[in-house]
Amino acid sequence: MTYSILIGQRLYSSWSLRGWLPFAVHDIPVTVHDTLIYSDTFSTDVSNFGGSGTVPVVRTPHGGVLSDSLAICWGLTDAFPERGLLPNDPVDRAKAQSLITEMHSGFTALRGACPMNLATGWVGFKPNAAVQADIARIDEIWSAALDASDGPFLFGTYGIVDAFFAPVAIRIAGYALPVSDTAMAYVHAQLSIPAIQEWRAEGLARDAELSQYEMPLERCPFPMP
Ligand SMILES: N[C@@H](CCC(=O)N[C@@H](CS)C(=O)NCC(=O)O)C(=O)O
Repeated sequence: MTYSILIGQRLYSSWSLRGWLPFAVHDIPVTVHDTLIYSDTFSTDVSNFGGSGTVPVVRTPHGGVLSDSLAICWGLTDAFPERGLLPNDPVDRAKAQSLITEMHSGFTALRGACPMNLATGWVGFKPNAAVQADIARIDEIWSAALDASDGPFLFGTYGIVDAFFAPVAIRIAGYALPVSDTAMAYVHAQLSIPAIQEWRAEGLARDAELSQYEMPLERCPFPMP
């Protein structure tokens, strides 16, 4: 028995991406099951899988269910303590855990104004004050971690904290949000990992466009490195 994960559309479901990335980057075998957010069958698909109304949902090899991205994060960290999913250094580990939970519960202005969309980039997005404040905070925490670790990821090597910020990197690229050079280098590092390239290619191959993600803006190609 291996892990199974239920995900939504790859181009749009940011939480699905957060749940899937640790498996992909850390070579943890997982069987992927697909459902469609905004479809008539979504709720039934999620509850049949054992979830609690949202994706991602993970079923563990022992029959457990992890029904939230944070639960997946802690469940995998417990199951694979040697894989570097969190930093080993206790100070870094506490910082990474705090950043993961800050991402999980915060940045609502940015998340609301700039839905993740790997299908297209947008021209001329003007962030309001609340979105600017979220971007400033993200830049601050990324820059502090990257300065301390020397990058390319927040604590050096790719961990769950980076998986949690991957959809933010995608938003910064897709909406051309203004960030420092340090933060932009991190965005490029995020978008360059093979797992992101694979996720996007699969999404482009299988996902229909969702009208809910339309913006009153001109489109441009999504700026993959
Ligand atoms: N707190 C949840 C949030 C997950 C979430 O909101 N997922 C979205 C897809 S990206 C979803 O399932 N939306 C469908 C719905 O809320 O009905 C987690 O971290 O896993």
